[in-house]
Amino acid sequence: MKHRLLQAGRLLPALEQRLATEYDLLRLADEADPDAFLARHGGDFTGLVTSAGGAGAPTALIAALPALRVISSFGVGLDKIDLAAARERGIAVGYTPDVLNDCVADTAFALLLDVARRTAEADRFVRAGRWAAGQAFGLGRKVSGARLGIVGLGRIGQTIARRAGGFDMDVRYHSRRPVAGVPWPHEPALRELARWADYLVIITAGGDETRHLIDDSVLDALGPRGFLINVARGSVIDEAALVRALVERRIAGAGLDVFEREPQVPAELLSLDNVVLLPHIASGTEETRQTMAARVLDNLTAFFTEGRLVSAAA
Ligand code: NAP
Ligand code: 8YV
Repeated sequence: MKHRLLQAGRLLPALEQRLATEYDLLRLADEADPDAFLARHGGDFTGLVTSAGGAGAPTALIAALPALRVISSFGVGLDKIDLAAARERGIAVGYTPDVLNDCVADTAFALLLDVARRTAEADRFVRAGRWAAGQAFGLGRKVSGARLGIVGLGRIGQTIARRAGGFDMDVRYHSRRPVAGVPWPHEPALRELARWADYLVIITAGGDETRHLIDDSVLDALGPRGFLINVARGSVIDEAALVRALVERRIAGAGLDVFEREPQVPAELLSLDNVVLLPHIASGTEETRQTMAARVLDNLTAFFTEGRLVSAAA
């Protein structure tokens, strides 16, 4: 008999198809009244499949699934999963670390290069016929050889630091604990790192512990020549403070893949030329999303056949 699996939110179509073939799958998004459905049938499901940047596994959903034994999440962020509730109930939590490091690091550099060299803005300039009309486009800022501050030197942060070597950048990082065995200097004071950096890339975990880590004081330390890049979570930055700093030109610019209230982006940012905005696509390549989907399936298979996960969230 197939295991009964609940799907929260939408997933890659190919992954949804595989899940529907291998499991007795129910998509909660297809239900007209999800709460009423869960009240009647929540006890039927032993597995939950979800995504890190999408539905997650909030407290209420876990509570509505009394027979739940395993959660398999598409992505690495754990901020939308109530890990404490899962731990208390002995529910295994699988996720997809490492396989997306390259693409998220690449996106951090895409944003950094774009906002520094003004490529998206220059593209808009050409399309608007302004080059053809004889106007001159202004100068950007140099990336090669510049100072890169990384906030969070985990799996992705270290991949970003290695990429920076290719640009001859001077790299330093901030995290709560220094990372052993890496060549880059640890800066224990976040504000000092911001003061030093030309580019400050945010790639910490999300959640309560990092909420509004980047506030007015960090933005002021970064200053009018400094750029901010965020590929972590919108919650890590005080977005209202960031909007003010950008509007008042107290920082030079920002490249943002994530926002506090996705998919809503602060209206003030839409008209600013010194900001590059992406719709949470840092891991979004065919190759990486396929590998993430395979890990979601492998975690479920390993759990249901051997009682273990390939990648277990601590
Ligand atoms: P990871 O290996 O767990 O690294 C997380 C880093 O954050 C660690 O260096 C950790 O160091 C640091 N950190 C945690 N709390 C901190 C704090 N309060 N102050 C300073 N540093 C702190 O995770 P990862 O795989 O690199 O992924 C990082 C995050 O990227 C994920 O959690 C996810 O939210 C985000 N992400 C976003 C996308 C996207 O599409 N934009 C894609 C993938 C991942 P310490 O514990 O020593 O402080
Ligand atoms: C995905 C992410 O875009 O891994 C994460 O934490 O935020 C991203 O890789 C997301 O999981 C898909 O919703």
